[in-house]
This record gives sequence, C-alpha cells and structure tokens, in this order.
Amino acid sequence: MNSDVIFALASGAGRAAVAVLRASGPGTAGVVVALAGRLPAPRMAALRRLRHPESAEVLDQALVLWFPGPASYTGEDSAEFHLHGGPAVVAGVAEALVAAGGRPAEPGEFTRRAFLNGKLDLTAAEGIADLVAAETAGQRRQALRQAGGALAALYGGWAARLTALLARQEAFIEFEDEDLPAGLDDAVGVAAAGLRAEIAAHLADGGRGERLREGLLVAILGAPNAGKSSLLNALVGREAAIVSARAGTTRDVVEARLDLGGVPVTLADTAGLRDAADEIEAEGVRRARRRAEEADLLLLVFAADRPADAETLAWLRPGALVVANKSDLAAAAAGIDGMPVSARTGAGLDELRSRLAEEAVARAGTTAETLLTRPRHRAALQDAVGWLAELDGASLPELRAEALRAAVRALGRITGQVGVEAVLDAVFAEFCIGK
Ligand SMILES: Nc1nc2c(ncn2[C@@H]2O[C@H](COP(=O)(O)OP(=O)(O)OP(=O)(O)O)[C@@H](O)[C@H]2O)c(=O)[nH]1
Ligand SMILES: [Mg+2]
Repeated sequence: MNSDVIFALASGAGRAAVAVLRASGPGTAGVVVALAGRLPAPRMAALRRLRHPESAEVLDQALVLWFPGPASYTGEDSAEFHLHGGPAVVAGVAEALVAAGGRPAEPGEFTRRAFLNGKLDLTAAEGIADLVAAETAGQRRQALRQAGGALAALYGGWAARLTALLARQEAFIEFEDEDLPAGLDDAVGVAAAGLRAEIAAHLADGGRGERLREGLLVAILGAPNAGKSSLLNALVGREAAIVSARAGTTRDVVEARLDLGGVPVTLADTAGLRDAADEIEAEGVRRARRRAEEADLLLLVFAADRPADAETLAWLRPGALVVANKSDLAAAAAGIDGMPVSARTGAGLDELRSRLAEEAVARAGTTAETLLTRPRHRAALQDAVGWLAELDGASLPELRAEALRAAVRALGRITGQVGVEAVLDAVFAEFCIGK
C-alpha cells in the first residue's frame, strides 16, 4: 500500500482562487514529470504548464512544489500542485494524476503515512485532526500544543521512566542472589507509586481538555413562555428559534453554536417544561429533559412576572445558572434568585454572556497545562494506573516486573509505540480526505 502514489485535494472543496492538490509516495517524482515536464528544485515553487500525460492537453498553469523525502510531511517523496481553484481544473488534474499512476487517498492517509514513517506520534496526529477541526481560539491552542508534541512528551516521558524502573526490577530478578544494594526493590516501588500519583493527578482534570475539544453543551430550561427561545436568539444574535406569545411554541430542541471565552458552546433551546396534553408537545418535553440530562451546564429561565414553577425548580442544582427574564415587565418574583435579564430590551445580556463564559472556561478552560484530550488516552492512562496499583500488592519480583511491563504497554498505546491496527484505524477515521 505504501508504495502507491496517493493524492488528494488539500484545500477546501468548491470554487476558490487556488486549490492545492498534493501527492505522496515513492513514485511521486515520475508523476510530477509526467504532468509538469520536469522536477522543480526541492521546496521551491515553480510555475509549470500541467498536461494530461496521455492526451498532452494543457490543463492548467500552476505552481508546482517538490518535497523529496524524508524532509516532507509524510516522510516520503511528495509534491504539491497549486492550481486555479475551479472544479473542472481540479477534476482534470486529478484525472491526469490517475493516468500517471496515482490514486485518490483515503481519509487520513497522508498523516497515517507520516505516523508510519516516524514523523509524528499518534497524539500529534490527533492534534493535527483537532487543529483542522478547531472552531475557537481555545481549541486551536490546545490542538496546536498537542500537534507540537506536548502530549507525546508527557506520556513518552512517563513511559521512559517506567521502562527504567522495569529495568531495575528485572535486574533485581536476575541478580537476586548477588549483592545488589539493599532496598532496590523498595526504591522501585516508591518511584512507581510517585509516577502513579502523577498520572492520577493528570487524570483528575475534571475532563476539561476533553470538553474543550468536544465543546460544551448548555441546555436552556424553563416553563413555556418564560422566554427561552428569545434568550437563545438574543445570545446568538440571530433568529435561530421561533418565538411566539403562545405557550408551547418550541417542540424540537433547537441548537446554536457560540464561542464563549474560546470555548465552543452549543446552546440548546428546549420545549417549555409542563405536563403537556398535546402529544407532540409532550415528546418535546421528553426531549428537553433528555438534553438537560446530557448538558454540562443548565440555564434555568424564569419569567419575572410569574411565580417560579415547580417543574423548572426541580432542575435547580449546584452550578446551574438562574435567570429572571422579562426584567422589563417586573422585578423578579419572590422565590427566584436569578440574574435579571430581558431578552426583549437586551438588559443584563452582557452580564449573562460573561457569566456563561466564566462557567464555560471553568469547565473547559485553556490553561498553560497540558490536558488530556481524548477518552482513548483516558482509558489507557487508567489502565496504567491500575497496573501500577497492582505493584503494591505484588511481592514476587516477577509479578512486579509484569505489572510494570503492562503499564509501559498501556502508555505506549497512547502514542502508538505499541501499535495496534484497530487503534490506527479509529484514529485516522476522524480525518478528512486530504489530511
Ligand atoms: N416583555 C418581554 N417579553 C418577552 C421577553 N422575552 C420573551 N418575551 C415574550 O414572551 C413570549 C414567549 O417567548 P418565547 O421566547 O417564545 O418563550 P419560550 O420560553 O421559548 O416558550 P416555549 O417555546 O413555548 O416554551 C413571546 O411573546 C416573547 O416576545 C422579555 O424579556 N420581555
Ligand atoms: Mg421556545
């Protein structure tokens, strides 16, 4: 497979000023020559007429770049064609690439080759996928750090320390009868316990890195007519949900994305909570509750001109944000201790927005720390911690060595040192074509 010349559109689909097609594989030089006549100097853009290798028809006048391996993204011989970005140009050159012996790449195939050629580890590859998907500055920072090898250094560092401990433990087994310094076995146990505590502290991050990657879900809950949809619209600055004076307007969950302090937030407007007789509305209320169960944060909306309703009060829990909407009509009714806002006049909305951003940053904030970003990493780290915990109970040196070895393997799975095809498939399936 790796000897194929693969190619893909690296830039976005559709019409654009420039479209970038890139190719990679040992036969890339031949493919470039077949289309462009001769190879440009390495890493220097050259303007070339591209021709179909069979018909010799001129397809475009384009910039061609040649990256001889191993100093390329994939580590293989690679090339880029910067074309005029029309769909027919791209299609024509793609056809010519096939005629020259290339084939379209699978999603993630470029980065997979980079990984297989040792250009990056699995966490860096994931960082690149995240960077391409990043919607907010916070996500970009986290992805860039990961793509730059921050997680690889952290997990690789732990693996290296464990490997050193394993070597000491194995020495202890081999030279058991000889005079090794007393307490060597103990020293291994102490060092392993220290590492275990470090990994456990990294795991106890409240899921912030994972939340930042995936985005935060905020569910808006409240009685019919409290003004939930009006608030959603006011917060996102467009008419995302239908607003009407009739109670029970919203049925489906209406979602809109928002960037709050660098954290991507999905605001979910829901059906007003009540015992609905109407079948469709009742389904809406069920959906509202389900979304609320999944939410990272609840925004409870009461109308200031009404007494607080029991259905909404039932969702009041520590960490929930409470607002008293329609502050233009009345001061908050007794029993509602919430931020006064008015979706109609906009009063209090800036304060609400900054409160929401504060909460989002607290739950998914970017910090200088290197945070865990994926469930895959979490599972492997928990596995490693579990093996290190076994060490305490194991008295036989062989069992201790076995536990250390298993912990090293668990860490190796994260970075891809312990390669499993299934893991690779799962990681690279996230990529889009061209990455
Ligand atoms: N005066 C005043 N009216 C408001 C305010 N916010 C919403 N309204 C009105 O209240 C009514 C209900 O607003 P919606 O946003 O549809 O309320 P909802 O909570 O989404 O209602 P359901 O979808 O039925 O659950 C509409 O007539 C709005 O114009 C406000 O801050 N002040
Ligand atoms: Mg509504």
